[in-house]
Amino acid sequence: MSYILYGHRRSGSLAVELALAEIGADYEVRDVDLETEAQRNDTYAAVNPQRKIPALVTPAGETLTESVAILLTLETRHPDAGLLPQDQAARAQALRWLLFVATEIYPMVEINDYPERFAPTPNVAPGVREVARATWRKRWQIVEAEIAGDPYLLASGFCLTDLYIAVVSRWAQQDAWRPDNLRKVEALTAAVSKRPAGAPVWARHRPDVSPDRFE
Ligand SMILES: N[C@@H](CCC(=O)N[C@@H](CS)C(=O)NCC(=O)O)C(=O)O
Repeated sequence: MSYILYGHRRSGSLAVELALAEIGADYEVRDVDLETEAQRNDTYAAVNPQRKIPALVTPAGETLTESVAILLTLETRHPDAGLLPQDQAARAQALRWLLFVATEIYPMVEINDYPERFAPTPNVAPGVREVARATWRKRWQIVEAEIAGDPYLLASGFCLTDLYIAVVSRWAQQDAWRPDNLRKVEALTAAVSKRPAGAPVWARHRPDVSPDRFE
């Protein structure tokens, strides 16, 4: 039995798929096409009642949702993959910034992508989106200032928070803003995109963000 990952290219499922690749686990991807709103259908709601991706079904048949819960479960179950540092102080910082991106930044993407869900009237939706984008930029600058390693978040080296930062930082139509403002995030993403285990996965999801673009 292998893992079953419900996801879509460029989405949060990329972080999970990169972690599965780092682990060397067998997995099958089931596409949930966000462009056709396949996440909203009742078949998928039986997998994740929140109607969002990613979702992961483990070889034992358990259904996991919430990207951070999935990543931390994979780390616990595959301790030899080195997804988090052994050192407790470094581990605490990895968790700190993983949760910051998951709770303070990732939610902005729903407001950016679907502003009408948050706008009391349709005419204010564009303004709601702009506020989400401004908040997004401000919060990413906090992450940028905290990147202590080179190229990764932690001075001790790679951890799963790097996968998360690389994937989430590509969103919200900030391609023009990022390079000058998030130099460390860009270098981290370049390094993640070239990791031997994950490079083919990255290339499949993000041919638009090829490693060459960072050279
Ligand atoms: N808290 C969730 C957020 C998941 C999420 O927002 N996923 C996006 C794709 S990256 C999604 O499914 N959006 C579709 C929608 O909101 O309808 C997690 O961390 O897994």
